[in-house]
Order: sequence, then structure tokens, then C-alpha cells
Amino acid sequence: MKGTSSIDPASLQMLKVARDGGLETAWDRYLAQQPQCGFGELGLCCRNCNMGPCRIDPFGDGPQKGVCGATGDIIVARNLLRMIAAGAAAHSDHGRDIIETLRGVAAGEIKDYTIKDENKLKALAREFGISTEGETVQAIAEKLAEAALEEFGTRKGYLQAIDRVPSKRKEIWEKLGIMPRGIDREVVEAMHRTHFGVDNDPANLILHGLRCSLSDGWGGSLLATEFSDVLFGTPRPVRGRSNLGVLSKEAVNILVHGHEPILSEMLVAAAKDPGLISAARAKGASGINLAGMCCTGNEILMRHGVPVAGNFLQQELAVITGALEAVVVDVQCIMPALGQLAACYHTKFISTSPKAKFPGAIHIPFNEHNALETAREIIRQAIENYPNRDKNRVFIPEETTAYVAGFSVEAILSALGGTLTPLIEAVKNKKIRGIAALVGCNNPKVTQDYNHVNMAKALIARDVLVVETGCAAIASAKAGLLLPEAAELAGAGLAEVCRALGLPPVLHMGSCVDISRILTVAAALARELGVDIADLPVAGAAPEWMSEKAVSIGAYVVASGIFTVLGTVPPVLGSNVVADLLTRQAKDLVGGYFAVETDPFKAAELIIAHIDAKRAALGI
Ligand code: XCC
Ligand code: SF4
Repeated sequence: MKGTSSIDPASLQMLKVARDGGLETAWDRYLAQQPQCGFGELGLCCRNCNMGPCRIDPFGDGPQKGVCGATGDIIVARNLLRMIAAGAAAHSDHGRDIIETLRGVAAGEIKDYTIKDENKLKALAREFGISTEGETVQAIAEKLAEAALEEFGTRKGYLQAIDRVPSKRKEIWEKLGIMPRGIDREVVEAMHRTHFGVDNDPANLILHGLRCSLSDGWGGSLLATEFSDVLFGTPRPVRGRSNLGVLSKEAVNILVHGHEPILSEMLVAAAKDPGLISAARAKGASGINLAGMCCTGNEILMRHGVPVAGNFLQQELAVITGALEAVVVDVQCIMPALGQLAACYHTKFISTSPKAKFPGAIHIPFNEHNALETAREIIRQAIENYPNRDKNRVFIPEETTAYVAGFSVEAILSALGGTLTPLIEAVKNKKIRGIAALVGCNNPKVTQDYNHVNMAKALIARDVLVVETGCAAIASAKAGLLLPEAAELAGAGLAEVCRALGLPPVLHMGSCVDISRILTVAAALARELGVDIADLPVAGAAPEWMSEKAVSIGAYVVASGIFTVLGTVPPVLGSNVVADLLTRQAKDLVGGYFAVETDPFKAAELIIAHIDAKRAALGI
């Protein structure tokens, strides 16, 4: 859908407010960037050394080599590998922070968090070969945290969670030499290989890209998910509300945006503090209203049913409501534009991570050791700020939609009665045609939520069960697809299964690191059936992706054997060699491969055709 900003009525109303007020958003800045750099779009520019920058002329008239002699194929492959490395690093560093928090809790150094899921702690300990017999929870947690931190630099051969993978898949990775070793090691090696004068073979570079991404999916992201569950509780189905209408006209509104639940969990706890609630009332507010955005929003909506104000492209729009006392951020997906925008209102833009500082932000350092007190201080500042709200400038769209989220692997299993068998049976008898994972961001190149929502609807209508994470899941929340009632939009078979189990046809499985939950289910399904992940009637899609993390995700999903459709074009079209590797040869190498399709209806058709082909091959 060209020429429209969003399908979300709340976003459209806020964009009008922005225009009327002369306020700039990502959509305006995107237009101001037109035409975007053609070399960049194709992946054909290189700045990897100071003989450059170099660029390759895609039309063949100008230079076909960089100063060093690098061809377009080499440059495109190197650039892609660096994107994967950055994405894998972001997810994995997030994972490390969670594990370090658990380690501190176990050692008694961190007092404000407790271990919420002891069963999961013990299950993970057993997975790591740590004895749980007669050991205290603290002792197990300490050993487990140490073992998990080892994964970042392990020399034991490959990552622990690889043992969740069917043996056929492991053999493929071993044969190709892409078994992920240490989590940090693969990122470091990616940076080494793309340094001047190292790896100059496009296929060799891409193969390492797959290995690096696997260290994210089966390493950093997976540990982020599992250890968040141990510390904060494994999600169970929970109801909540979504979209900008969750902001309150009367209460102190605090938006928490970013990724790591270490911060958002503590804000959730502090926002319930009776002393702070009375302080808010003393300022004339009705109370404290905490709302989430992006993935940290997903973390707390999954675990606490905290309202989610929106997905990636709504971060500026939330400020433009004029109703935010504070935007509190940690890391990832936070627009540097927020500082200047917040300054147009009374809104305080509060950064908290030493890794992520922003122009125009107040920095309140948050760490695990002073978590609750810092969270209280942040909330106090927001309360203090409430009288500064200019009520005449407040505009909060009415839109809110209810959702049910919280579908961890454990929650799905319990909905199925404890085993995957009912799901497998439903797939075998074609009530469920297959499973599609829709994940990833918003991107102003795409009408906001248009691809997400239309693809999800097209798939469920054809009996494809949709599982989602990240901003895709928030798009579905806003569109009402995360409700059991949405079964009426599903095909007859899927609708029947949803009604029998009380499930929505689109399952919210969490934040972007929680794509590891999807991998875990896929691996378990494959093992149960005695096949490889690549044999399953399963597909992935990132319909509106923008971040490097999404590139890493796409790569590990494909490397895990799953066909993946991208809804925005990755910067690889400058190289036929790389494009062919990703969209064709990958199929023979790892079973999974990429397609690029910007039309959500056609993308859904590609997925359905893939699922049908996999069903036929399985003889079901
Ligand atoms: Fe960021 Fe995770 Fe993308 Fe949303 S989906 S824009 S990465 S918040 Ni991860
Ligand atoms: Fe140019 Fe080669 Fe240096 Fe890249 S590495 S900037 S292509 S000389």
C-alpha cells in the first residue's frame, strides 16, 4: 500500500496532530531522505578501510572494483555479514545482561529480584549437566549462570542448546562447518573476516554469517529468553490492552521502551508502590499508568498484562499525545529523535543504560544492584513532572484493543494438555495446514502494520496457525487478532482447533529474543516426528523488518531449515552471487532459504505453497 503512512487509526490521528503542530516524525524524515542512496540500497558501498570509501557502479559503466580490488559480490557479502554480526551482538549482549543478573541474585549480591521459576531453573540446569539433587536453588542458579556465561566464550565445541536440535540438522551444520561455537566468538570472527584483506569469498562470508546468526538464535537470544523466564517467570496466557488509547488522561503516564526486562520488570514493581501512588494523587493525578512499547513492552505484557502503547513507529506518536510524563528507555530500537521531540512537551526522556545515551535525555543510571530504588526515583521524577502537563495540548486517541498474550512453549504445551500430540494430529489431519512465524519491526517504507496484519489474516484464513513476536505481535494485538474471538477470521479447520482449545489463531510468543521459543517448538516438533526442521510445514516472515537484529534472525531461521519471506528488500541486490546464495542455493545447503516479497498477500501465497509442498513431501 503506497502513499499511506499507517493502517492504524491511532497512528493516523497522531500523525495529523504532528502535522498540525509542525512536529517531525520518522515518516517525514524518511521522505526527506528520498531518493535514498542507490549504492547503499544495493549493498554496493564499502567503508571497511581508508583507501575507500568505494562504491561499485551497478550499471557497469563506472568502477567495478574498490581500490583494493574488491568486487560488488565481495562488498555485498561483507556488508551483510556485518549486519548479521551487529544483530547477533545486540541480542546476545542482552542475553548476557540477564544471565549476569541471575548470577548476582544467586550470589546474594542483587537483592531486588528473585528467582520466579524454579522448575525452569532446574530443567535448564539438567540441560547443562548440572546436578540438582539435594542442591539449594541458590547453588543451582549460581552454577547455571556460570555455565551459561561460559557459552559466550566456550571452547567445548558447540553451544549447549544445539542439543535441542534434531540430529539431522546438527549433521548439516557440521558438514558445512557452521556449527556455532562460542557466542562472542562468532561475532568477533565476523568482524575479523570483514576487516581489510581477510575473507574475500562471498560464499565463505555468507556461511560464516549463518554460523554467527546461529550463535544468536540458539545462543544469545535463547539464553535471554530462558533466563528471563527463570528470573521473571515463564509467561502464561494473560489479557491486556494495546494501542495509544491505553495512555490515561488522568494518570501519570510512564512509557517504558527498549528491550531488557531487567528495567521494565522493576518499573512494573515500583509503579505498584502505594507510597508512589499516593504521591501521584497528591499531585492531582488519578494514579500511575505504566505502558510498554516495542520489545520491553512485549516482555511485561507477556508476564504482567501491562498495556502496550504501540510498536516501533509509534514511539514518537506516544510523545505527541502530550500525555507522557516520562519515556524511560534502555537499549535498542530507540529513536535518537526522541530527545528533541520530548523537549517540545513536558515529557522527560530518561535513558538508563551506560550503553545507550541520547541527545536531550536525562541519564539515570540503572543497574541490577540499585534496581528498585532507581525505578522508584524514575517514577518519582515522572510524578513531579505531572503538574507540568499542558492539558490543552493533550490528545490521546481512543483506540485500544484487547489482547491475549503469553504463549511460551510451556503455555502452549499446557493448552495442548501437556504434549505436542494434539498439535501434530491437527496438522496431520489438515485442520492446521502449517505454522507461520511472523516477526520483526515496522519500517516507514511500508504502511505501518499493513503487511503484518494482512499477512496474518491471509494465513489464518487458510488454516495456517500464526505465531508472532516483536512489533509484528503488537500489530496483531492492535488489530484484534490475538483474541480467541479472532477464530472467526480463521479457516474452518484452524477455527475449530482454536475454539476447542480456547486459543487465538495468532499466538503472541513474546519479544524478538523469544523467537528462540519458536525454534524450540520447531525442534521439538521435528524430533517428535523423527524428521529435520526443514521437513516441517513451517515458514517464517519478517514483513516490515528494519533492524540488523532482524537480519540475524532471518539468517538463523533460514540456517535452521526454515523458508523465510522478507517484506522489505535487504541490501544485497547489488550482487547476483549473494542474492542467488540466499534465495536459491541456501535451499540445497541448509534446507531453508529466503524470498523477498513486499506484497503481503503474495507473501502469504508463497508461504502456503511452501507449506503445501512440505506436507506433500511428508505424505500428509
Ligand atoms: Fe525493534 Fe524488538 Fe524490530 Fe520492534 S521488532 S523494531 S528490532 S522492537 Ni524486534
Ligand atoms: Fe575500498 Fe576495498 Fe577499502 Fe572497501 S576494503 S573501502 S572496497 S579499498
